[in-house]
Amino acid sequence: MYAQMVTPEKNGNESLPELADFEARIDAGDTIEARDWMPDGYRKTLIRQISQHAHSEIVGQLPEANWITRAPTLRRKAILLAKVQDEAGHGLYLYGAAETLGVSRQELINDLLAGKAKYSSIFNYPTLNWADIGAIGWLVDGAAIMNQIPLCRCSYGPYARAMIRICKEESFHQRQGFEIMTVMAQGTSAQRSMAQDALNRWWWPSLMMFGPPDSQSPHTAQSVRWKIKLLTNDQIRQRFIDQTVPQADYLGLTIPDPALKWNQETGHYDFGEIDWTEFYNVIKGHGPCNNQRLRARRQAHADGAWVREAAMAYAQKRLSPSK
Ligand code: BYC
Repeated sequence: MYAQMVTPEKNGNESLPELADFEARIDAGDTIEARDWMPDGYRKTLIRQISQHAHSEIVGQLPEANWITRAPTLRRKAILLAKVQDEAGHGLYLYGAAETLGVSRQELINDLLAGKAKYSSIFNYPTLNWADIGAIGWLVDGAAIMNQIPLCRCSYGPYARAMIRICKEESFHQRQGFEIMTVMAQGTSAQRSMAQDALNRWWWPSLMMFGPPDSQSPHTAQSVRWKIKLLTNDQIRQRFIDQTVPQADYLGLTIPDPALKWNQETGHYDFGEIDWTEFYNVIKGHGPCNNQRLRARRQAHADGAWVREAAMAYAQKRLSPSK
């Protein structure tokens, strides 16, 4: 039980007798369900993480949707359409999982549109050409899976279950990206240099997706104790690097990090310094596309108002058919 070392929060429910039972269940690897007692801090952390994750899926559609009309073939267009549609579905499962904790989807969306909620830093970078779609699938979806597979075993049941289906779909997304990169890397010299340029631009932002270093991460220690996170930011980042470097070698592309080197002693790749100033700038709203992304979401929400109104009117009519 001591393993969670819960710090009581002021005005929270963390000193109630139920806490001991909750901690014992977490330690035993039980799944916590929506109606179970849980500390306020646990609920708050889950709402924060799941809603940020949902927003990331929704905003994450934008950089790729940008290329649906310009996909090079009908087959590529159909695949990209399906992928972007999957991301919308992921957002909806995740908003659903967050709602089980007592928050409404509307509140969460309002926070996103008001610029108060975070979403993944990676979606504030532009997609300049078709190779970027390959790089996103390979690196961004690859990073997403690396982070999300452990979440399938996290302590909160509705989140863990949502992640199972999401991970299956992310795995298809990663493969489609790697396939685009394979075709381009084996193509003409112009295609190869587009693939290399995309890798150069997406590599470092992909490493930032895993969050700040553990030493600067305010939430990791507690989330690991609660088994909301099963691995730390640095552990997952290292796994991603170890898995991705051989894939870049296979493609014949060079990872843009002169310090990258296999370390025989640790059994991992050593890598160069990540520019955390850039990361914090992006999450504070000053990345290359933050304004553009929020503008697009606000516009989509406004354009969809008539659909929400029609759905509400229909629901009302079904509740009182005589009117
Ligand atoms: N971007 O203490 P930390 C996808 C924030 S969807 C922005 O380490 P935590 C995909 C963090 O929120 C990808 N903000 O926090 C979709 C916190 O801020 P607040 C999304 C970041 O929560 C479509 C502060 O920094 N995946 O892959 O313990 C197409 C301190 O950080 C970022 C998920 O959301 C970031 N990169 O750990 C293709 C997975 N990193 O709340 C692909 C679930 C950190 O204090 N989430 N921050 O204001 C997680 O696993 C964890 O929330 C994180 C961060 C590892 C991301």
